[in-house]
Amino acid sequence: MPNQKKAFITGITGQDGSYLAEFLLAKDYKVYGMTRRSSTDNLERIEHLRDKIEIVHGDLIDQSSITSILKEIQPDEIYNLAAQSFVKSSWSEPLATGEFTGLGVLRVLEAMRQVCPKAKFYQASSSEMFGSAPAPQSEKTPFHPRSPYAVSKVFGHYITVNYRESYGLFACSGILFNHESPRRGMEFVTRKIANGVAKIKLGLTDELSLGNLDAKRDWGFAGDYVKAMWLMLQQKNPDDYVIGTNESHTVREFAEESFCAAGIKDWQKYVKIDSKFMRPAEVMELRADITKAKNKLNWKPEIKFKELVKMMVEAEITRLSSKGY
Ligand code: NAP
Ligand code: G4F
Repeated sequence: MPNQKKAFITGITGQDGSYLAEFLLAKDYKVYGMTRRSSTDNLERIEHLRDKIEIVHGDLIDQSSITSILKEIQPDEIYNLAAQSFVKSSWSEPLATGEFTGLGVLRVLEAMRQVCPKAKFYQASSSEMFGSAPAPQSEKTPFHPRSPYAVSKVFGHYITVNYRESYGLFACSGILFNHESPRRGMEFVTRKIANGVAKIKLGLTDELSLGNLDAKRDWGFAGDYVKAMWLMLQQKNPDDYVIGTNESHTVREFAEESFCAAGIKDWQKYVKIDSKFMRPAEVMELRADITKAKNKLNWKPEIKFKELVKMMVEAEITRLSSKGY
């Protein structure tokens, strides 16, 4: 197709990568997704898109792979979503997290600067960077990262800002608060709860072990958030934006609402606290101030907390039931 826009996505096999690829395909983009070598097939989230997207092989740790891919594709837009994204693992694998989640951003930016400086760049920054800063958090809130993951994301954020200011690159940092979906990785608390509740509902287990129930998060729907990523790259000038719902709930509330969505009332008897799910340093409350995104991007979340919980629990019950459980 002449004049078809080309988008390059790192992390296409992840939750956000799959929703973003769907969103861009619907806008007639030619979509290229980078995957790293793995001994097993991990394309489950993008299986339904396999004949519509082009998979290219590379790794965030390997500068030459990223540079050659960008040189060859010459994308209009680059979405850097790849990262070691599980906060808890960043204490057990701090160096790998720093390499992928921190330095990986610089590798993509450096490749872009050298071989396609006219492209537009999106960096997947995180509300984790705010850490212990009081809620609500906006673009002006100072960072206080509380994990090796968050520290790596702060590097990724500032190197994005720095490449914009040093080289005039169109580089944006989207500071996204937690966003979830039935495609969320099983280790994250929302999917873990939805899955556990579905198993309890189907009589497959009678226990759900969790860590800190008092932590509060601003949970939105991943499908809404990929639109915000795209909108950032359609603006006249590159900038940074906070994206969330401006509502926060405790993990306890997420669990209670999930049991309620499955029609289980006496939920407390199933939930056990296990210290192995606690973190060396916790982020107690994240809640987004999305004034800037609303005013400048004309973006707002469509799906709210209760709808999100219901969607995730029902999807787990359907998935497990279809497997014959
Ligand atoms: P995810 O499901 O964990 O996906 C992470 C992706 O990164 C996967 O495709 C993974 O590939 C890829 N990846 C990891 N290391 C890599 C490497 N060395 N080289 C190439 N690819 C690599 O994460 P997500 O929830 O979609 O989040 C997307 C991005 O947004 C991440 O950067 C995350 O930190 C950030 N973020 C997420 C949230 C949220 O609430 N979801 C909020 C703020 C920011 P494999 O399949 O090979 O593992
Ligand atoms: O679901 P979580 O593991 O997500 P977390 O740490 O907030 O990080 C996610 O959101 C960030 C944006 O703010 C992203 F940047 C990051 O990549 C990731 O997508 O944990 C949420 C909360 C934490 O306070 C945790 O301590 O839930 C608490 N929690 C309580 N029990 C648990 C558990 N978390 C997990 N994963 N497992 C538990 O059993």
